Amino acid sequence: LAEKKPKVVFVLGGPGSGKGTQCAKIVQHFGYTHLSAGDLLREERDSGSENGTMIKNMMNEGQIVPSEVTIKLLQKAMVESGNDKFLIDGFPRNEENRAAFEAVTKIEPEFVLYFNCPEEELERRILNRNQGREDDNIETVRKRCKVFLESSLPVIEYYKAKGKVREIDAAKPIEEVFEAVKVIFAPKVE
Ligand code: UP5
Ligand code: MG
Repeated sequence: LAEKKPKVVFVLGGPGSGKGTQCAKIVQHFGYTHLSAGDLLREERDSGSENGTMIKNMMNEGQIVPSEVTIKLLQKAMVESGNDKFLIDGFPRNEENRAAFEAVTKIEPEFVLYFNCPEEELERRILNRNQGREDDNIETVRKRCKVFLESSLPVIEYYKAKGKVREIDAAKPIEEVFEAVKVIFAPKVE
């Protein structure tokens, strides 16, 4: 995988900040493959694998699944896609995820797309989503937000220090957020 030098963009932001929504639009316009770490973990949880119960319990508490599990799923999906451009949505969520992904894959992200959105809006969106996700209840949403602030924001700070963060105001309507996203992905005219 590393020899193919795939292009990776990490897409980060709190629960409900619009990562999945915007990734779907980026795929349509810019030819990336969208890999949601959360979707891959939910699929693994439901597949009857030996890690299923552990994944279920951790997700229901808003905790971060050990990186070896998530990285294996991401690597497999990258190889199977046949593509060389990826949006990795919702990963890395903590310093351990970040360091392990880099060590195992030798891949450095091109940049990090960060959807910044206030917590009240995140809660409102998650509680309105209504798609049967077990972790979409007020108690777990609060835990997910806390884990985001404590564990995931430091990862964003790490990449900020490297000049790699592209921050977007994600509290705006979906189409306005995408206008800002497009500017970042559009080929630069010299
Ligand atoms: N919506 C979207 N954009 C909007 C806008 N601009 N204005 C108004 N509404 C908007 O959007 C959420 C809802 O808001 C939707 O109804 C949408 O229509 C609306 P969505 O695009 O789904 O937001 P997203 O950021 O993808 O929210 P999601 O809930 O998926 O984020 P999380 O980060 O919480 O969830 P994820 O699936 O990534 O992770 C779930 C759990 O898996 C984690 O808590 C953790 O336990 C585990 N996990 C790991 O352990 N490791 C990983 O690497 C990844 C996940
Ligand atoms: Mg999502």
